[in-house]
Amino acid sequence: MKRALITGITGQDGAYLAKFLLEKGYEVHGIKRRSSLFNTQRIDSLYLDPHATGARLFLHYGDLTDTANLINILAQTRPDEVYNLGAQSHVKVSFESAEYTSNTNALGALRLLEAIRILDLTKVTRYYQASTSEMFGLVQEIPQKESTPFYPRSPYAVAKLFAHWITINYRESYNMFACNGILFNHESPLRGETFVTRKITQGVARIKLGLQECLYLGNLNAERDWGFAGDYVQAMWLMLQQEKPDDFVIGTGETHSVREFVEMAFAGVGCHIVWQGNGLAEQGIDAKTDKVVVRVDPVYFRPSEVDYLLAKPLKAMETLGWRPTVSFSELVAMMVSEDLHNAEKEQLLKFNG
Ligand code: NDP
Ligand code: GDR
Repeated sequence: MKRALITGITGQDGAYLAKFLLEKGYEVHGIKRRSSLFNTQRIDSLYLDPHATGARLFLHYGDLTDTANLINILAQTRPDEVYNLGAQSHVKVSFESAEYTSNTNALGALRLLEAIRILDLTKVTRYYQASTSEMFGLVQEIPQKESTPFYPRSPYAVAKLFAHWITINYRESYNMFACNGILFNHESPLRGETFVTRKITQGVARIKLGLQECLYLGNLNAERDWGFAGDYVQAMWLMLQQEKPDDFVIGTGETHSVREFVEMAFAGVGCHIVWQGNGLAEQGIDAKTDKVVVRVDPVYFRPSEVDYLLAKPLKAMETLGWRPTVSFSELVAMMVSEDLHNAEKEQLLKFNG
């Protein structure tokens, strides 16, 4: 039975990847952070009591900022595959918490690679690093592929660029099987609620059910290549099954603005948005009721923004045989539908006690 270790198992991708690997027959170990409230909701449905027969998912307390802890977990588990998905993953928050973001996202990757080397696991353990399209940052080339120059625009992206290059450096220096997946934005009903897609679909559902009046957003003109997280974890796994380690861009090859996402999500609940004003004064109005349902709030602007991302995932398609299976409109519909479900439950609790 193959054994995998996932950092960030309690996050969106960690949950999809854990499910995927369990279905493939893996024994899955995950690192979770200690917190004062439970933070395992996304993987609770996968978890069996470790004493139960057939349990194959095991959780270890840990943190990417804690070297000894990482060495201990790697020594105990001796995994065939490590997926480093743990990160302070919010770009806007990285401007406010730059040092912590760098420690976790940059040095966290180095700590894991060093632990693999120190424990003499370089021939045993394959390593996946969660690199990101944010590293492309300020547009240098359209579309963006593996050879496109990087120009990171946030502490988050700068830290991820360190992790990206240290992964390549350990591959070249120690002959490690280490890969970078340069993943473009990927979303799902499990997406964190402060990322723009989930914030929109949650807002749309709550406005529709009378639980919220208005959705406050930042830059409506940013364009992203949005795919479905379930498809992207398959690409992570495929990278570690190849004969040679390499880096791959993963995305859909289609880009849409935040504004388009808003329009499509509202259309999903029968609401047509008309835009009025511009810049800070821009508003989205429900054409039927004339109510303002979207407002721009500069608090969500970033000190420096990534305006445009569009993937060219040709190498992944040709080498890994990977393809995205969920279109933009299907993704929006999936997320709106799930959030309508959640809002109905919230409504029931609120109005019926
Ligand atoms: P999430 O924010 O949903 O999950 C991040 C995970 O990292 C959570 O499990 C979180 O734990 C954990 N974590 C945070 N800080 C630490 C720390 N100091 N030590 C250990 N674990 C920590 O992110 P996603 O699932 O969306 O993304 C997974 C990875 O892929 C991240 O590295 C992200 O930067 C990267 N990425 C994501 C993309 C996307 O579009 N989703 C695109 C490209 C890259 P807790 O639950 O306790 O907060
Ligand atoms: P991103 O995702 O920064 O691309 O990073 P996010 O959803 O946060 O922002 C996308 C774009 O939407 C604009 N925006 C807003 N963003 C948020 N969060 N909240 C708002 O209210 C809002 N209004 C407009 C942003 O300015 C931005 O342009 C995600 C994360 O998952 C990273 O970890 C990952 O590496 C990249 O995707 C690829």
